[in-house]
Amino acid sequence: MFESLTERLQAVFKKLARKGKLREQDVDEALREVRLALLEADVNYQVVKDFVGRVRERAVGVEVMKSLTPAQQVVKIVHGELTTMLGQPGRLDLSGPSPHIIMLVGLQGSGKTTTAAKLALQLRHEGQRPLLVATDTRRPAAVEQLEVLGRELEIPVYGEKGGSPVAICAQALERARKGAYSVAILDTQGRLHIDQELMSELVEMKDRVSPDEVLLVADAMTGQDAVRLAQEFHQQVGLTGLILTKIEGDARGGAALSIRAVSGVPIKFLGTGEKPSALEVFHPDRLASRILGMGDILTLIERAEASFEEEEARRVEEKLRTATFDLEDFRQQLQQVKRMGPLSQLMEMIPGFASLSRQLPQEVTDQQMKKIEAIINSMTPEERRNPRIIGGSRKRRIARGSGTTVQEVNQLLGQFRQMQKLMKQLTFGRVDISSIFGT
Ligand SMILES: Nc1nc2c(ncn2[C@@H]2O[C@H](COP(=O)(O)OP(=O)(O)O)[C@@H](O)[C@H]2O)c(=O)[nH]1
Ligand SMILES: [Mg+2]
Repeated sequence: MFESLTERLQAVFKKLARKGKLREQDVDEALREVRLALLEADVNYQVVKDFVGRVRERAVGVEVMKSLTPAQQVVKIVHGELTTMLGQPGRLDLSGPSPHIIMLVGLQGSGKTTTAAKLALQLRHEGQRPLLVATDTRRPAAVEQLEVLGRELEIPVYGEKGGSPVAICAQALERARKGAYSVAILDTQGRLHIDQELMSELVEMKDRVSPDEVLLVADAMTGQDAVRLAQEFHQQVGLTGLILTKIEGDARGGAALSIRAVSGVPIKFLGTGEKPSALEVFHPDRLASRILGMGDILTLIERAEASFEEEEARRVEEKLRTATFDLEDFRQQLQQVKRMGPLSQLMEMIPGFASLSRQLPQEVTDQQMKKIEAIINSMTPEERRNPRIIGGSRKRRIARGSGTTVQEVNQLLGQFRQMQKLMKQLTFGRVDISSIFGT
């Protein structure tokens, strides 16, 4: 996610950190590079301009704080302004009477049907009783697709092959009321491009069912096209929120960073993969941390909770929070961690590991995972609890035993030390930015 942007920004801040005391021209130079990085990430021009202006205003002549170096303060300001630019945390407004209605709209292929299922799954976790509604009668395959997903997740689907979508919505709502469903998720039809017929149909549907939420599902990989789409849909249909899909494959981040500022519509969820569990509630501050390569422990914990047994999750969370997560825990978690999603995605969320995950394509990462496992397996339990006791000759033995090199053993130990250090700082609520940028 946003690899190329993160890389560019990290390079800027690293350079800045080397300067120590900052003059105005140092800040300006850094901001010129930040500006370029954002433009290259396909962020809307005006959004970049406003952003850089606000950062500059706050960064120049900033009060010198004892706890942070000037460069760290600039990073902090950038983090704050990124967070502001990204908007508010994504919350669904389901305060109206039950059944609540969520209408998903968007172009064909953007991920509406998949997202409808993901959303239903997430809402069920929160104690809701969701009903999925297929309204795309033009394409029978579309109804089937939702039915298949519903069966897999054991979530009921209402769909008719044929008939007017608006009439089907009305019937589905009747069914939702009778069946005591608490929320109906309407998967609507899409077209390859915006056209008037689609828009009028969506408006008619909206008028008829008065949904609590009208969410545009947009493909993040389409960059500024997604932004224009959001403007268009908001003007014509009226949106309450956005769901950006395929964000995990988006190296640049242009849509995510500009869409809310340009369209005025808040992002509520991010789609991070094809699996039904790959939907994250949108948290601007966490995304800002990830963009700056600072990791995202909270999302990691939430993913752990979603995929682990509850008790196990509490244990891991406690360990992460108290920074006592050691190599033995790490080893025990490897199996379960695999269930949480692709390793490269998880590593992005661990402070200090982000740059490593970017260097490696996914297959390599999974190979790397096997290597890491082999290295840890070759250690004694005591060494796993306290890796500091591993000396030169033991490193050679471990490397031989795991079919790796001493260098690889050293690399793992080094990264683990860095992670523990960062976890400790996070636990004390104070992140030392210089350690993240390796200065
Ligand atoms: N990688 C990735 N693929 C996604 C995501 N959301 C949807 N997709 C894929 O995008 C394709 C189109 O999705 P679909 O739900 O059928 O789109 P619709 O036409 O808008 O209903 C499918 O292959 C999905 O698996 C996502 O967040 N990440
Ligand atoms: Mg569909």
